[in-house]
Amino acid sequence: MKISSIRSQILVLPEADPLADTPENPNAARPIVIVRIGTDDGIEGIAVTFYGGAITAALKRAVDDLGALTIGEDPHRVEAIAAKLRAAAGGSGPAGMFTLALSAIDVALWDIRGKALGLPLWKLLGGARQQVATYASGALRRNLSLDQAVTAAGKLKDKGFREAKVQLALPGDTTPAKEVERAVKIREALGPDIKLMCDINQRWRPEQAIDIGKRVEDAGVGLFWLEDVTTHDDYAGIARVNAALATPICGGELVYGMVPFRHMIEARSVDYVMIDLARVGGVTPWLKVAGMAEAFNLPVVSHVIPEIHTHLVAAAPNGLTVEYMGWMLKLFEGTAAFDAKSGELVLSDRPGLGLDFNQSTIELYAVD
Ligand code: SMN
Ligand code: MG
Repeated sequence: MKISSIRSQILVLPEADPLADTPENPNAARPIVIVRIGTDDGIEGIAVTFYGGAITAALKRAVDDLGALTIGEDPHRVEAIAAKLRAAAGGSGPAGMFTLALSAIDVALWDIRGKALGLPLWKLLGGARQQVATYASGALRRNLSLDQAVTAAGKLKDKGFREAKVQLALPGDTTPAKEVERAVKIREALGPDIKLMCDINQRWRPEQAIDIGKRVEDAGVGLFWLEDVTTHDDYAGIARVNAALATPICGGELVYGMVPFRHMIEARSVDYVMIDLARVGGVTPWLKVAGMAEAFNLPVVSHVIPEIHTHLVAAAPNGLTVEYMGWMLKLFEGTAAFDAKSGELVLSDRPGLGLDFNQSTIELYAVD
């Protein structure tokens, strides 16, 4: 089997909140690149990459130019292809756009491999479980009013979510008391049994994270984790926060490639390692980072794109929970079903990613 074609397209998807239907900004949109890699025996692998923002056209071009170099290669040889592309890109990796583009190619190759072998990816990659815990994300954002956020939290609970994420580090004229109040009110709306994650998105200084984190602890909120408490690559600063708080610390969504995860983990900065498929460079390095985390007795969790990540968290023995972020739900058909009884995502037995692009979504949001 040989790779015979690659096609990509830019879509600008609305950044909706399908989970609680309370978007922070109803006009928010996110450009993405979708990719299809074909083989000479008629198998097609699909993938998506993003974080290009205003330079998404350049990201598409990087995907196309790297993709052209895969034509004629054996799609099973993902490491050989990655080495070829890395060499061809002249040292522009391991960070940035090269890695985002490589990720799309790697994901599509794994989709092809699963389809060729007749195995769903979650099973092909290790198959630790067929259903996996998940948390509602993107619904309880910091720019919502407190009332809006509390109402949205109630909707998530009614939908059967057992885990949800809120954002703190509020905009404008915030105080530690306002931060704690929001955490307390969201906890009350969810009740005591739902796991509550909290994302700071790098907005606090380490000493602020320690101060407000302790106050949230003292208020009895019981956070499951506190995420990206300060600048994502200040591993020593994050470790200081981690040592000072009882609350577990999560981080990693902004980390590119594999090696920085080593430094993050060695610094003992996080209790949960969050791995982003696009920034790590695809399925192949995602699994390697998960293995490295396992050796340090750390669980791994995913960042956005649950449609693909569910396979990876389910495959890994130390996979803990999938971030259920709704932006791309209309882009894909075949996403793992949310089971409101267990609050878990249940994977299918369809081969590869088990996903198809929804053609009408593509037609609606394509910009080229
Ligand atoms: C997040 C960051 C960037 C894009 C989307 C979502 C957020 C998360 O930090 O953890 O979901
Ligand atoms: Mg985050």
